Amino acid sequence: MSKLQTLYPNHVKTMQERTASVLARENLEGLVIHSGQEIKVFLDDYGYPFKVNPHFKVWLPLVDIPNSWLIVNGNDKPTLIYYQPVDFWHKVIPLTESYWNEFFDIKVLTKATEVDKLLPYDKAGYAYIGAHIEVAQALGFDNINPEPVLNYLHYHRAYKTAYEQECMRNSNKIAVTGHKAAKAAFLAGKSEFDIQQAYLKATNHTANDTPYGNIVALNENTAILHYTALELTAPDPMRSFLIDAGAQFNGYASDITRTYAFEQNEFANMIKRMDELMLKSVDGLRPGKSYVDLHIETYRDIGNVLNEFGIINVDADTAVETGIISTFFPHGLGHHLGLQTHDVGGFMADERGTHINSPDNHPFLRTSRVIEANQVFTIEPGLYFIDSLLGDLKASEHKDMVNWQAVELLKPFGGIRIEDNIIVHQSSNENMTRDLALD
Ligand SMILES: [Mn+2]
Repeated sequence: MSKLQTLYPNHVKTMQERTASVLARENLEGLVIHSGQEIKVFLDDYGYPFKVNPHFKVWLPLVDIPNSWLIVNGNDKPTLIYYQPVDFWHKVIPLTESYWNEFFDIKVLTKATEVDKLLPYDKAGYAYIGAHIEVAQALGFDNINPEPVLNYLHYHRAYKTAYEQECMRNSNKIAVTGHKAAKAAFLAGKSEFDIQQAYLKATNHTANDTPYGNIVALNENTAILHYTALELTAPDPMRSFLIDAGAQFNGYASDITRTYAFEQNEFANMIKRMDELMLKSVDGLRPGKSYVDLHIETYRDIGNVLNEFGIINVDADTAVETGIISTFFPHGLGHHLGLQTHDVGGFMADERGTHINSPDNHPFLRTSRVIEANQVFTIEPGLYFIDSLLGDLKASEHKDMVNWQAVELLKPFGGIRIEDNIIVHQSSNENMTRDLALD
């Protein structure tokens, strides 16, 4: 029996328990979860790539089946309405025999418009969970994506079951294969476009399969935080390479970033130093601690790096007080990871969804929640030379705290970000990315 097969029954049990408890609390009979349907391009006859509803794929590893439905009530065997049309235009994905089949009462739907025959006749006690409000209304649902239900499910989704953790290890494994191929392509002098192709080929992913648009950037482009253009020709000279790219396994994302220098130089030393800093942050993940505090500790550590490399001429305390570190590290330390790359529930204090604000001077944090066992996070500190932010600092009262000559020398290298994926256990952290020997 495969490891996933062994772990899956308990995953379903957990999903059933969560469902039963939210239904009891909200006085509902069940949830009707829509996998989604094709969204057409404006005035055109083809659609955008299909992205499944995360509330659907949390139950079972089906990520590419539109027009399918789950009916769950937390007690009975869930019903899966599986869409299998007669269609000679498109590939119809057959229902394959797999470890998860026996946990569902499976009904085949051949015409998407006839789903109502298979849904509960009286919709009053049921909530629709999905993206297609008009479809839900046409089917007679009044209760559509009720916020208390979503809050409950999103809060609890931060605790990954053993099955989900195993999916995420697999997802890391695929991405690491891609990262190794990408690094080799960079060292061989390839263009951004060619490096991206090397990554996709190694991971057996198309650009639509990756959980987010890969960031594959050379030289100055590495300072553009969400750079997704791909230059067709390699720059001359090659100086630096930043790749932020993930994979998916059974619908679970990995999200990994590496930065490389083309030659041994000061920028290479800075990457090494940021790597140490990053691993120190990973050690700081502890049940009971706030992710905000870990962000603030790392923020201060980046002040130390800036000082050590002569980029600023004040100590870390002054750099924290004046906020000049934000010029070089303008984003959050990381986020929850799971069915979505930036997984839900990061700002929730409890299952009712009470919001925990992030501090005013750290507005780009993606989680403010207390860290607990079985949660999965990214840790991704960065240090960049971003023209517009440097311009603002140069025009500010703190301009003399910066050694602008050092900045000019490093600017052509762009920036550094290093990102691993970590499972927090009760008394240890599991760095899924490093366990796969990606340095
Ligand atoms: Mn990330």
